[in-house]
Amino acid sequence: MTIDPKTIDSLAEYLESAELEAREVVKITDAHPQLTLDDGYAIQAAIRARKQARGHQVAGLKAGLTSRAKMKQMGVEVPVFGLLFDYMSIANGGEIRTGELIHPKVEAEIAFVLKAPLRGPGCHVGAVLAATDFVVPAVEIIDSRYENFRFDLVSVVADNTSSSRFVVGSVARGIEGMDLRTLGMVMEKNGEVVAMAAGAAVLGHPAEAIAQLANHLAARGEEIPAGSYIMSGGATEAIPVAAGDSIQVRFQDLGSVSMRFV
Ligand code: OOG
Ligand code: MG
Repeated sequence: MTIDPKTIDSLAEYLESAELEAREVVKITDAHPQLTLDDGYAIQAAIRARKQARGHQVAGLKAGLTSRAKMKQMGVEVPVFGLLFDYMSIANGGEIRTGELIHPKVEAEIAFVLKAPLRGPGCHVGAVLAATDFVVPAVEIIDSRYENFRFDLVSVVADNTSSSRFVVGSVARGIEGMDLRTLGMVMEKNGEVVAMAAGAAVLGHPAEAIAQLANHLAARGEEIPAGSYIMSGGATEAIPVAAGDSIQVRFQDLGSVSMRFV
């Protein structure tokens, strides 16, 4: 930690009010170039504390920047971990109000729900699969609070990894007999295919993203609790959306996830 608790709190307030007011801000490392990755996670934890103090609950966990397509698009080559809150959840087929967002983009993701806790260090794909209750298809709507959606590793971690909204599909399947590496995803925007990928785009196997999250938490003395909903990260690059757009992602074996931006 290179900064004092007061600075952590003021940067958490800076970023969280930008989120709540749908207002873009200058990235935090411009004024604080000495910030470390641990500082970034401390700011993210302070944002969680602010939301929980207002009665919000953590609805899930996420990994991001887990595919080459995403890393290349954002210029950050290290996976990041963030939090999903109750108010970010939108029903499948539902409407997303763009007036509440800055410059949203959508991502197709495979999400895991656990039946047993996962604790690192040394967590691996096999341990994740053994602890998985079922997988569900999901779309994440990310919305960096930073100008022009541009950031560095520390800044995006502090900004709760751009978490904004998420939509979960209604087909839940146990992983028995499924190969998540070859599971295909096709994203359509207004009826046109705009992106496609297979599960292996995420770290070779999407369960690897969950394993890395468990190992990340272990370094902080935490585990992923049983029952957790966890998103493994966008398999393709993220696609910008605006009011009037419809998104539908078809997942092989898992049905489809759709939403409209209004
Ligand atoms: C950071 C969040 C990335 C993903 O799935 O890769 C993410 C960003 O790109 O704004 O959620
Ligand atoms: Mg994502």
